[in-house]
Amino acid sequence: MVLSETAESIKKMEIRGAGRIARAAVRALADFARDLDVSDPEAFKREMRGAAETLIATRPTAVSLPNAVRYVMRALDSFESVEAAREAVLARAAEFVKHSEHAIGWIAEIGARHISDGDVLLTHCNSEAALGCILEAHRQGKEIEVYATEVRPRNQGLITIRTLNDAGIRTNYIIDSAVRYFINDVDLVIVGADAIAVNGAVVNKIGTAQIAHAAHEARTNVVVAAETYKFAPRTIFGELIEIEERDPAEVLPPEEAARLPFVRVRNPAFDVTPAEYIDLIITEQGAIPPELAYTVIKDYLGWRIEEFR
Ligand code: RUB
Repeated sequence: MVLSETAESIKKMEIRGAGRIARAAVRALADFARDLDVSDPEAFKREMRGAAETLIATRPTAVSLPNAVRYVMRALDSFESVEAAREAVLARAAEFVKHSEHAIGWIAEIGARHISDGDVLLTHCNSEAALGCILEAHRQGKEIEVYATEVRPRNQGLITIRTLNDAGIRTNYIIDSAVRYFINDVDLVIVGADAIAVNGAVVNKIGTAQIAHAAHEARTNVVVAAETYKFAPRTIFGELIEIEERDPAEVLPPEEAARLPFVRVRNPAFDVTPAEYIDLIITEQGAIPPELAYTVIKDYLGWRIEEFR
């Protein structure tokens, strides 16, 4: 796939989920570098920058995307020749993808420790990190049951229930607004993240904040499974995480909307759950309370995925 096709697939959500988006972007960047036919180092750098910007612009919220792309682009900070730069880009891209894939396994292992035999879990959207924990607990022989939400308007819940069903996990598929109704039957809410701010607030699929609020009221624990590259370094400087608002046509068919001139359809794709509603964040480096988000940004992103100009 050429870079513009990957960018388009991310925009259209054919490639979706913060971790998958990051890996796809990094692979596209590596392919772009491999095929880039220029001999002038400055031209190489310029072309690479353009490619990086195209990828980063595809979806604004998942911070895994700029974190991953910028991690690879660090290869161009100093280099002696186009060939050396190309090699460095490929090495960094491969390193990121390998780390990202391993991280899911480590998170699953740590997350499964927080799931007990007999637990009823609730998950929202389709997060490979959150599902990894659930699948690992099941693999360890723990008897679990899951509530999975529908996830309007793009119905990512369908992907989740297929995965859970294929694993043989007893699953209840519910509409998003049924969470409050069932929350007292749930022992643990487990979701993924698109971004985590320095104050421990978690940005995830729209509806997560409402679920966490209902869970908080019901004294049900909320766990977030997220790789360290989902933490947003720039929030240290007070930068806010942009919430993507998608095409209204995802919510209401344009013909229907056209008949309702006084109605404006709003379609935010993500929301922010405050740290106080989150009990634990599970990263590949270990489980932390949300209040320690700063430590992750400082200790891990500091050297792995620095923020660049
Ligand atoms: C996906 C979503 C997921 C996170 C984490 O939103 O909100 O919960 O991205 O996923 P969308 P993962 O479908 O709009 O991309 O753990 O797979 O990175």
